[in-house]
Amino acid sequence: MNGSTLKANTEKKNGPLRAVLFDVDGTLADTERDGHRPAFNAAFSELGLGWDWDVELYGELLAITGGKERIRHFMEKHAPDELGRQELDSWIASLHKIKTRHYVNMLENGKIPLRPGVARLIRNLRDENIKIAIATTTTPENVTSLLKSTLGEESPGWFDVIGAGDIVPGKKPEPDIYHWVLEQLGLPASQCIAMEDSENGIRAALAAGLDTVVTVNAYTRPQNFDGAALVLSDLGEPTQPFELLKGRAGINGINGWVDADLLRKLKE
Ligand code: XBP
Ligand code: MG
Repeated sequence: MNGSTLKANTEKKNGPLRAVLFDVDGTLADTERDGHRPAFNAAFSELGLGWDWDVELYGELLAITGGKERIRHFMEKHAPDELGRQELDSWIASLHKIKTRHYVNMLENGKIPLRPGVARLIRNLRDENIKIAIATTTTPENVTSLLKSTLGEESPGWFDVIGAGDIVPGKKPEPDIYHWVLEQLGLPASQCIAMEDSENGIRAALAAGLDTVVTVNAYTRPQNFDGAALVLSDLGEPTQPFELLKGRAGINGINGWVDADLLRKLKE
């Protein structure tokens, strides 16, 4: 172990804040109900499957992270006869590829905006020399397309690490993607904060030792966020403050929008 690794490992439990790790779906943008869901349905219809994931069913299916895993879970529960298909894994993978094409197409047409405060926070963190990274279950091209369509062509390059999709064996709530991103960043969890929107997401982040801020959405609002540093309606803007749903005791002076100063307070 070299001197700097030793120093990192023996530094006090908290801070300083060196990096913020963002989840994508539900956190950067409200992608599930009107993005991923219709893209799955378009793929089903393209293959003439007669499957339709309505808003309520999709809410249940979100318990399973990962599009390919979600399709398989749906088949097991609702279309077991289809499980006998030859080469099931590659059939699901090709169906999922069609879904990704539809989803990316929606992003490229500018159909999915970032959530309130996201673009502002990303700019603020860059200005403050705090690293930014992505830790998500979704397919890598979904991430780069979302970033390019909302923040500009060059924006994927702003992120020090983008961890996405099948690069790790276990998807959230397993902590694998967070461990992978932390390792790529070369930082201990104690110097980072995760931004999440779902119970599966916070379970993954907490299991990797990360302080976690949750911004809920319509699907995830009723979920269990025990252990969160903060649970908020959204990241907020100076002109449109967030609603504080749950805060860790002892955090004072919270403004109505998340910025580097507020995140540093979580490390004090
Ligand atoms: C996101 C997901 C993803 C998307 C679909 O979870 O579960 O599966 O719904 O993306 P999280 P793909 O926000 O916790 O990372 O179809 O590309 O897998
Ligand atoms: Mg999410």
